[in-house]
Amino acid sequence: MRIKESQIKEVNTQHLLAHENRLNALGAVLSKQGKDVNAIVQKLEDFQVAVPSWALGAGGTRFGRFGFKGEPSRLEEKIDDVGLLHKLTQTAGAISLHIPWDVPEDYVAIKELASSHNILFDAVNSNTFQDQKVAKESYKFGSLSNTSSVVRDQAIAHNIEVMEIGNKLGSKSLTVWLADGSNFPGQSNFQTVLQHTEDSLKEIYKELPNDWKLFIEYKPYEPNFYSTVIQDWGTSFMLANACGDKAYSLVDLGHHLPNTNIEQIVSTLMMKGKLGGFHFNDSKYGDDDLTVGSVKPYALFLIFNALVYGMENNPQNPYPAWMIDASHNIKDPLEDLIQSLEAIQEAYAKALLVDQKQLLEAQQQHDVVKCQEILQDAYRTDVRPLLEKARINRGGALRPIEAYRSLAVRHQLIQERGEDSVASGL
Ligand SMILES: [Mn+2]
Repeated sequence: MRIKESQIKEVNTQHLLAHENRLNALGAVLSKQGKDVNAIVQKLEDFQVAVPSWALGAGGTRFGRFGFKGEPSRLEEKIDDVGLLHKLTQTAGAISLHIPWDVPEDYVAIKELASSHNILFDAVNSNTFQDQKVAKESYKFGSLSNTSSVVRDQAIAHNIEVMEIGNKLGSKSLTVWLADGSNFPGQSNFQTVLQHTEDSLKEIYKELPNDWKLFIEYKPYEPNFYSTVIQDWGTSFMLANACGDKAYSLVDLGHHLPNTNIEQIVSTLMMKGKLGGFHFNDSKYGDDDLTVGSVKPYALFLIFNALVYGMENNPQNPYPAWMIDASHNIKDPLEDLIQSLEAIQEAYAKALLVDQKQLLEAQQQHDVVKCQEILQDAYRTDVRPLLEKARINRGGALRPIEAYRSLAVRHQLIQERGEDSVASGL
């Protein structure tokens, strides 16, 4: 199904007056503070987040999976789903594919379909965390880090193939996340597996097209529970430096131990020009893959504050690639993603309200109370009218969740795809 612009306009009409009143009230307050409201709205309009193909169906846990009706079972349907999200939110202008789950059969048709939805192809993701039926070698004891060169070569060749597929679609980056590690002390030699990983990544890097970036993701545990080869940002940073200028670290919010100061990691990486990509989600305990902003919205704001500072002050760091990396167990995946996109935009808008000049002055005067007041003043501002304005300007829905429900999108998807369709790859 496709949502027509006229349908969005129609559902927007009933809320338009209330929106304008709220926007005018907020605009007056912000203008008095010397803020350029139009410039903030423009930044929100420009901020686009990629949706990964694997977030469009029910993810499940190791205990079970409760499917969601009308899931996209083919790549074309996944692109259609991101198209629906983008139409409503005007924030999801890219899709991130996972190989081998999303190998296109007809590249021309797939590219045409994506462009008909105004969607770009973001980073492509390789998969060496599970064995494919056709694979000769097993990744049970590691892929790029494996003690066997035959296994490592297979994993390197897979990553090169993923880049070739991405290149045909117009992607400009490869994300490598390794499940490699060990479950028990003594199982592997830390130095050997790290050296193998570095050597393997360098082999992949050699084949990276000139205008591409390599993103190296890190994670402290899971699926291995004693050690992971790329456990933290420091290891990722070290490996990126070993590869070269086009290799970067990728921060996934869920890939940290509880209470890690992620905003500080973001600041350090951007200062060194090495923050390449960012994966949004939220968590209470570990890599819980929950809706962005649902558990720790203030932490998300503080991270965005560091990101905004970095984007404004660190020309040595490229503009980061943004992606949602989440899984949906009980919510409609599309509704969950709409909520995540809203939370991302909200945190970004609040961070844009932070008066960096005042904050710097307060820091220099060691006025700790003032520093906190500046941050929390921005955080406590209800910025939703700015988000609404940005969406309306681009032809999106004033209230995306409400529009999604009133247009009965899921109902129509079930009609088209059936009740038992299952998202491929999950
Ligand atoms: Mn991730």
